[in-house]
Amino acid sequence: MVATIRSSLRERQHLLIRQLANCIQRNWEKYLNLSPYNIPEGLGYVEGNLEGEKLIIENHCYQTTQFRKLHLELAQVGDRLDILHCVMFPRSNYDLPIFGVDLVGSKAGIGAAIVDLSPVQSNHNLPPAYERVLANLPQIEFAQPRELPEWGHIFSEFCLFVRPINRAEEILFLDRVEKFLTLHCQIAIAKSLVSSKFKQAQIRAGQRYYCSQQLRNDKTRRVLEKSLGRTWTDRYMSQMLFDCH
Ligand code: BLA
Repeated sequence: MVATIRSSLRERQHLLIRQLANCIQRNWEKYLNLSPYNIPEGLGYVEGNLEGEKLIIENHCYQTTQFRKLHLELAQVGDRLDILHCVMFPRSNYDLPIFGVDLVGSKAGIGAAIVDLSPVQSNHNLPPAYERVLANLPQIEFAQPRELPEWGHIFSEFCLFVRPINRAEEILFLDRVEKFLTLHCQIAIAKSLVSSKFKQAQIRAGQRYYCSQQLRNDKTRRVLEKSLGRTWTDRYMSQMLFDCH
């Protein structure tokens, strides 16, 4: 029964969201050795409708040798908003950036599409293996690039933030996300462990800073607060979306 509900949300979402969710899951299964992840009590599947509009959230989480948490979230607000959120948090003994994607769509189309491999090193650099590949990807032009908010300084120079204007641009975005994702998985599985405790503490601090800035996203907070209320939203954002260890 649960499985039916779960797959039906994805089926009802915007085509790009469905395609991206499938793409992410396919790549995780292909490259990584997925283990179950313990989702905090009551936060796996959430429904709320405080102000009349129904919010449905379904979470898919895993952990692997390299990642303490792989999180794919699909959400729907009434028949108004479709959302995909995905973050891959590396373990602190892996010197890897944070892969993140957010898609926000409405009847009018996808209004916000953002993907990044965000550095956690204090000098804000990506490891050289990433730089080499990302710097050589062909430049793609989108008709409506979007400006990052002030807290967006956490993102790398390769961050893509656009409003895709047609199906062709949606596919361009999807392809770019898959490039980021396959690169990330390939580097992650070949990466050696960080043994220095000092370096591990720096990685943890970098992840904490990334989360602290993401928690400043008032647009996410507002959508959740309307359906879940302030207390639930605080808990959901700090324990499920951007929990810091
Ligand atoms: C923007 N995120 C948004 C917007 C909404 C949400 C409604 C505004 C869309 C727009 O301006 O067109 C809502 N996003 C959500 C909700 C969830 C969600 C409710 O994930 C979860 C339940 N956000 C992330 C991640 C990134 C991210 C991982 O969760 C980036 C890797 C970025 N979202 C992000 C940015 C904006 C945004 C940069 C624009 C914020 C702004 O313009 O102020």
